[in-house]
Amino acid sequence: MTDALSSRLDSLTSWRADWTGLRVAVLGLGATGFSVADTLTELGADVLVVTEQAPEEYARLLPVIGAALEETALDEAPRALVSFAPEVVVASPGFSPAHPVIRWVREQGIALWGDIELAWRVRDKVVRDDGAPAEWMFVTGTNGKTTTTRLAATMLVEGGLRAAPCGNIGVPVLDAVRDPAGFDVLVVELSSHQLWYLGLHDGAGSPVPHSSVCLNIADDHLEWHGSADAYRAAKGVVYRHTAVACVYNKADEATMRMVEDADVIEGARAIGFDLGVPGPSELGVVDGILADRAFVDSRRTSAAELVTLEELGARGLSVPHLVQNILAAAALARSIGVSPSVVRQALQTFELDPHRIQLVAREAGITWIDDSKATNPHAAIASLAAFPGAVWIVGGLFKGVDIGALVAARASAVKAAVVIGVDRAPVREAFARHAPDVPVFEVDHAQTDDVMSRAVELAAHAAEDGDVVLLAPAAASFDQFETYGERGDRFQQAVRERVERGSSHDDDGATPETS
Ligand code: UMA
Repeated sequence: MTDALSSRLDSLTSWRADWTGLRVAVLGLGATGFSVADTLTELGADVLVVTEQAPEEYARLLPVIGAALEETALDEAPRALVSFAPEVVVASPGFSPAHPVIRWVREQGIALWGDIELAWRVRDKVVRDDGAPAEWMFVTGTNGKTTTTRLAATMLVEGGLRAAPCGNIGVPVLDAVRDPAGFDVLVVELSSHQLWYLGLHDGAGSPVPHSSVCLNIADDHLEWHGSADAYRAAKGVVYRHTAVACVYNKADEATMRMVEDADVIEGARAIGFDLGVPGPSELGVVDGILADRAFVDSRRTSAAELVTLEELGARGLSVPHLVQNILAAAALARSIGVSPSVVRQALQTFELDPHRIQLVAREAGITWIDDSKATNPHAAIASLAAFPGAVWIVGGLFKGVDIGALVAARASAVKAAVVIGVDRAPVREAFARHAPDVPVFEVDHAQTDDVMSRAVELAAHAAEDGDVVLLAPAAASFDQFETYGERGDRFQQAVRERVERGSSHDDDGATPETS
């Protein structure tokens, strides 16, 4: 990269900077790619979108906004991209570091940004009354990101701030930044993919979050990152340049080490949370009360009461990992001045998203729970811990993560397992090794076109009065379903059909064979 280009890129840290004629290639045309192309064309940049597949709606809009489209196989850098000679490439988060086009971009020494970096650079498009752009708060972690992001945003809004959840939650940050309504705070959910892109460089475009949290960390997305170390290193970027509060999970030492290693803004505080009694600068639980000893005047001697476990229980929010999410969200909200009574008030109205420990039905003594959002073993562990002795529906796409450790840790606490997914052998083998006495049923997808109905039948057969049947697959859904949402919907539908038929749990005729 020439010195002239390098200093031009350094100067591009405002919506009002001169972006005209900057040659930018955008990789991918999903929600992210479109938001990037739309932003850059509005700024006057010269934009080429390169993607393997272009959804019809976006492809139709690109010429309208003034961007070019190259839809092609991406086994190597396509000719159109090479001859475009981009000065910057902005990649969608689906593109992994090993992708041939990403490798090519890095070999060429071309500036490589993610959408978060671009959004940070143009965050002053809409400013607050005092002329400042919205504050950003970052939320990452292997599990609980979306719930915590929504919780924090709910608390901020309850406190009278104009706040919005965005990022990996499904709303590109560039859409939030360009929303003419304007915000006081953006609560940005970040995936490890987005953090990997942020970690590529540190300088003009690097965000300075007001506060940040990594909720927990366990192996996930190993195929994308290439190794567990690379995944963990990416997650650590969440704390970089944090200005006020680096919130970490005391029960997950790796998150504390990330804070220790992070290059934060002078004066930023480390704030721990867990389910134990909080020390100074921590949030925790004392005698059934969620308490804040971090954002109170005399934290050595006093604590602020946020909410009781009993109150949370009445709203279905007292499961341990949800309480952790609530403490983390409360830390973020308290870090910007939201009062304890407002935190409590927000929790009276907060509703969990579907497919997160969602109660589907209670019928014939069996409780059916949909935790389809448990897309990795770490999430499934939390779920299984909340329902000991459950009949467990498990399986799907394991994304390079070893399921054996989960089964070894939890198998003896399940009553039976119903295995779904295209590749069921790893689960079957793990049970055979670690818990040979637990009955394991399999849904052979080749023999049924309705995986979930069959899984529900088998689970009902295994369950007895008083039992819970828990869908917590510990795996991604893409081998058999479009999304985890569809997987959960199909489960719920199958349960409802069973309930409507008024079936008792043992009316299925022949006893299914265990493996
Ligand atoms: N593409 C390729 N080749 C690739 C990868 C992608 O050509 O190797 C193209 C596709 O053909 C498509 C586009 O890129 O045109 C899709 O881009 P994308 O996969 O980055 O997805 P987006 O639609 O831009 O959505 C992304 C996030 N998706 C991923 O990170 C995979 C969404 O998170 C996020 O909500 C959205 O940006 C807005 O920020 C989803 C997700 O599954 C929910 N995230 C993962 C997770 O939470 O586990 C990380």
